Amino acid sequence: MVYFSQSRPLSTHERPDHDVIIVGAGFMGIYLAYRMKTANLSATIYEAGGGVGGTWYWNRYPGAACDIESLEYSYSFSSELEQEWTWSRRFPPQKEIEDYLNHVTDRFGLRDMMHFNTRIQAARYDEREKLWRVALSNGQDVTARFVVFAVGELSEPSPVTIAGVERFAGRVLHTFGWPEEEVCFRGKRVAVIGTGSSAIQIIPEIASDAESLTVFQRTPNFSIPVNDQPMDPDFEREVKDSIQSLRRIERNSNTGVDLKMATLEHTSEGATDDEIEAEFERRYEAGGLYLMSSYTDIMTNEDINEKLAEFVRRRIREKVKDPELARLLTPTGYPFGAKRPCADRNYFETFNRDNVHLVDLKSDPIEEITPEGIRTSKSLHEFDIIVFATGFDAVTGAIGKIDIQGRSGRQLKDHWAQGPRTVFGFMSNGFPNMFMANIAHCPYDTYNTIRGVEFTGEWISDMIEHMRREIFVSVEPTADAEDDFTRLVSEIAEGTLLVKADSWYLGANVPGKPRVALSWFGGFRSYRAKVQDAVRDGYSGFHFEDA
Ligand code: NA7
Repeated sequence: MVYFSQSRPLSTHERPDHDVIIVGAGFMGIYLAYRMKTANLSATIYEAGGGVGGTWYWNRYPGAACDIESLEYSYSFSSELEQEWTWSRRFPPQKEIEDYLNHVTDRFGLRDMMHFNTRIQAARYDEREKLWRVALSNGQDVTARFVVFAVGELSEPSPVTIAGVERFAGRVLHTFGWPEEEVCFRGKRVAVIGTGSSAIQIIPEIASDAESLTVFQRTPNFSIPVNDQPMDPDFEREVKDSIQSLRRIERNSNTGVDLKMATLEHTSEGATDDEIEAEFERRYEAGGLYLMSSYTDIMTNEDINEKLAEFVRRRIREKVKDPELARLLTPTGYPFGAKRPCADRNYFETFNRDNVHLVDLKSDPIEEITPEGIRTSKSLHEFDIIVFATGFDAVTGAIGKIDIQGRSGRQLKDHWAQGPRTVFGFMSNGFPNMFMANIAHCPYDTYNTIRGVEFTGEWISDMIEHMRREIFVSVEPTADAEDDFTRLVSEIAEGTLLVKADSWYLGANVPGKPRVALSWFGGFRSYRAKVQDAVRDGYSGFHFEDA
């Protein structure tokens, strides 16, 4: 049913093909589809990939897995789904998340709404008809009252800046867009460029197979062992029996995780060194990223941050046998957490293997890629396969590739030329009826994304319901509200240690990109409070137009 075009007051407007076009079929797009279907709105999803999954479709490299626990990295909107789905491991591998999302899609009858292998090339707001005209990669044009971009914040690889890649005679792969068929590393000389989360996951996998593996490291990263295990069915049962209380805690915490270890609610002030050490030890042993939910001042207080950084450095030194290699692999010079920390399965131990080598790019930078391999300032390294694990043009990259034109010919890429400008990350001034779902300015880099997906999905669908009730034809945030929120996002980031590293959080990993906070770093609770206050105030900061 195309509700918005059928309601009488809108009858003078052109009837759109759909109420809502959703772009992207990852966790976010799937949940939006579910909400729209439940609300009896006509929605259609376009997805560039060949199936559902988003991040979990494109990043299918060996070792790809989530570092939030399976029982928390899953939807909470259906208790039947929560009860019936079982996870094989404590931390979900990529394949299992992809299977889960396919299951959700079919269980809730959402597949008919989806079109795969279809990109959105352009989207233009028609001010007269109050609808979006969307051009698809298959040559079709479609219209909708609303468009929701759920294209992800890590779905456009960062541009390759190393000269000569096209001349390499062997195989070039990127961890993003990894081939569906198995890649054989046996007997091969392999290079991995990068040491972020993706590299840290793939390196141990390649090392156990390849003849040799050479890792090209520009900046060493903090990483904590994930301590993954097969799921204990008794534990899973126990958690499911009281899942509602777990979900309540997740929704009310700043991290959105609580399964193994509660998020502390206080700063480190007054804690003795022994107490701090014991707290870190407990969280490190729990595995994964629970260290991030220790004291609330970890990302604002240099002293406690340095204690944590040193705690993790000590563990790295204990694991790597060669002291010089340990020194090179140990992160220094930036705060713990200022680049997203990683969770690994034997990453540092992998460098104790005879077939694994490290090239420290700080002292021996890459000059070019040649037909044979990679030439650094000191030597030529020959390879059969080069794997780029060089990260993403994060947050603004994927949406920035779409030609989006709002009111009065305003282009999103111009409007965001100095960084994203939004209210709550949901909407931008000049782009009526266009929603952005978990792209810029949201708190989900430091919060369980799936709880974030649900929060965002509810806000967008509630907003559309509100407009349907009140018979509004368009909504957009005011310029003042956008200025205020955008400024606040920057001010909050400035008050944290996050600004002390060149990370993708700030766009600093992509040459020429403006260095600004791309996300909300004030924690989920303060973000939620702001969003909810505005709703209670009758959507203050948003301007509605009557039909
Ligand atoms: P990341 O975390 O951005 O890591 C990319 C890595 O690649 C990082 O070590 C970079 O070093 C390195 N890099 C990037 N460009 C180059 C060049 N030109 N030469 C050498 N090394 C380079 O991306 P991931 O895919 O690992 O993870 C992204 C997110 O996915 C992660 O944060 C989780 O949220 C999940 P740098 O640190 O910039 O010096």
